[in-house]
Amino acid sequence: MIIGEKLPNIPWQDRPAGCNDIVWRYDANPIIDRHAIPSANSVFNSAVVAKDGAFVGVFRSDDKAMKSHLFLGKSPDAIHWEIEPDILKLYDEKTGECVGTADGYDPRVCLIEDKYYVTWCAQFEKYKGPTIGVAYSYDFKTFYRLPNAFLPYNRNGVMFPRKINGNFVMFSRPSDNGHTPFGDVYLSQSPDMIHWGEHHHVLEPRDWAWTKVGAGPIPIEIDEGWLMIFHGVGQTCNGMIYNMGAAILDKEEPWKVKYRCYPYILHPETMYECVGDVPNVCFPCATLCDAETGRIAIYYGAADTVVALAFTQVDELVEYIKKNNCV
Ligand code: BMA
Repeated sequence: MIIGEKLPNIPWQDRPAGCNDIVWRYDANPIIDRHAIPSANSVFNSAVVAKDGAFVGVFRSDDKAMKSHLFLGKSPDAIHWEIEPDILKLYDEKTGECVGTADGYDPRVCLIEDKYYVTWCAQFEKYKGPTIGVAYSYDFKTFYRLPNAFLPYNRNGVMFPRKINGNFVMFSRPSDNGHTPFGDVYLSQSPDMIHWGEHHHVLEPRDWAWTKVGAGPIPIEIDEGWLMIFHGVGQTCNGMIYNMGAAILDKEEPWKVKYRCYPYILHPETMYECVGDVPNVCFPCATLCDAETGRIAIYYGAADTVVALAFTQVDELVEYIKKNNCV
């Protein structure tokens, strides 16, 4: 059971007849084309949330000089997206001055109390390598820059949707300055979104994800803990393969993994997942959830080129994780 809001207009398709998979794809994937805005080489690894009866999001687009930036977008149905052509600007919360554009990649968006937080991999020369950028907005129009959460090198900063024991909680994945042939998920806590500490190890690479693991969408609160969808990576003679995995974490001590699903839940196998700028990548960055029906829509980047959509049902997924538990 999902603990959260109803979302009657969640995008949805029933599992196709004859399909036994725990996660199934939207039949008109990809939902966002690589040239969705004029400057784009690609649009992928992006995050969406429900807002005021419609949907908004922060989108990663790499330009034709292969630089990554973040863009705002909106949609009436969470399938057809209108993405702004200009890079998202960030402001200083005290002076109101613009402090630059949101440069970097792999955004996540999380509503906590009255603020939408964006976390992303901010990779600039001035930071001396990738680390976790943080910004917030009250209205999804003006975004205020907060200090980077961690030291470099770090990627995949993903917030929990509420404070736990009085603290903000964020997953992250310490990494290197390149394509990182290792990586575990850790969790850190903060009283104020600025000072981060009380770190814990959460998830290690193993089985099909033997190279590295990283947090995906904002974890989903369910009656028995936190449902975590993550990306897990294996390496072959042809490069890395990014699959999706799932686990359930303890509600009060979310660094404790109660169940971890032994098989992957989605694997790159369609043309749009296997052919693109980086073949064989399914990289989940967001979900929409309906607490009433238990429907979950998963947004993922496919082949580092386009945005795709997949579906699952919370009770079935939880049962599947438990049945295939490998903790
Ligand atoms: C990771 C990140 C992701 C990307 C993935 C596969 O290191 O850069 O943005 O989807 O590699 O290329």
